[in-house]
Amino acid sequence: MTNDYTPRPEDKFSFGLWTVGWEGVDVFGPASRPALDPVESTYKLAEIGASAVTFHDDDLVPDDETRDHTLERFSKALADTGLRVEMVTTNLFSPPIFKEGALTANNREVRRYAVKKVLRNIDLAASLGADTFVLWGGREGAEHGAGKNIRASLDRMVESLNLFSAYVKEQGYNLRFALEPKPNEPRGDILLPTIGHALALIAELDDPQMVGLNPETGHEEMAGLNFAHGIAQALWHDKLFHVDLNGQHGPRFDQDLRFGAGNLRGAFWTVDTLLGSGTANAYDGYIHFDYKPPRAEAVDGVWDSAKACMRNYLILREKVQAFRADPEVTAALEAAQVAELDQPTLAEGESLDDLRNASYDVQGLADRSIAMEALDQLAMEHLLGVR
Ligand SMILES: [Mn+2]
Repeated sequence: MTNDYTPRPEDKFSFGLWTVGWEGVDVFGPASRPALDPVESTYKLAEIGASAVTFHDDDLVPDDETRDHTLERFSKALADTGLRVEMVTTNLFSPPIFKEGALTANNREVRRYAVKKVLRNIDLAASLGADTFVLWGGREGAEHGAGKNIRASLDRMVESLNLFSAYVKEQGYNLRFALEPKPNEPRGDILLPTIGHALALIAELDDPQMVGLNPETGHEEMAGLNFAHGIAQALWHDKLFHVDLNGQHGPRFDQDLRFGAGNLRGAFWTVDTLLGSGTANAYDGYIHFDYKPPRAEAVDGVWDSAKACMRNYLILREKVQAFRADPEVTAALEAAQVAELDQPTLAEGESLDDLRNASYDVQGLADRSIAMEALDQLAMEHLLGVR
């Protein structure tokens, strides 16, 4: 154990300015904390060990009067700290004009305004050197059955993504899009509710290689899904363009806890998956935290929770690496036949008749040990710190 969990630039930790900047406004009450200046937050995030920041247009440049001045101050903060902007996203959910959707609103004027807002923000993202542009469609959804034509919504989502991709290519920007699935909240039901739904839509685009995913821990777990499995499939499709790590206690409202809180075992397997699950198929992008410091905390708690996101990641990374390096784990993986799954079911040169005509010890196979409890217990003991 190193006991040194100091974030380093090569850890590529990144925070949304809206995360630490959340004032605690929720459905039941107004702000419980003062507004933080996003430029000051950039300095503070650098101080605690982040290497990049991200933002929605409205987090940083909410109005045209202060836009140039803010961008000037923000650029100076980036230069002073060495932080970069790795991702930019557009707020298509807070302004009341988007109350019934943005890119998939029934109202065509709203959709055209939403596209215009995204295009302007793509230009800003490119000018700041971001290479990922996230699209979270929080208001793209419905509470009513007949009120929203889902097929037409998907057509309009595809149309928008095709327009954005074509614009980025035409401008020569080095930018890829990442869709962020979420099952519900704020809408009763949101379009593209899970990683799987979003992956299926991407396959229908004009330029599918320009669009990938930005899955969020809590969003998948709200749907009762296994986040590690979801990002493993995204990696398998070469679609894990970005990731939003946080914590969640099962299917309930979007808790946005700090990373490691909530489903701790899920966090262990999430880190393992990002590191490649013992293979070379690791995620190499930014470790981005999209969480909310609990409303009950004051400003000191904001920074405590931001530091804890990185610290928990580093602790879990160490635990995962120790698990994968443990000779008993190697033996347990062997006993559980984990590597045998890499072998094709039909060997090269074999025909279906080869497996039809083979004989099988059906009872012996039914009775075999799968040895997975023993393997999982080793992981548990690494996580609990007794190995
Ligand atoms: Mn969330």
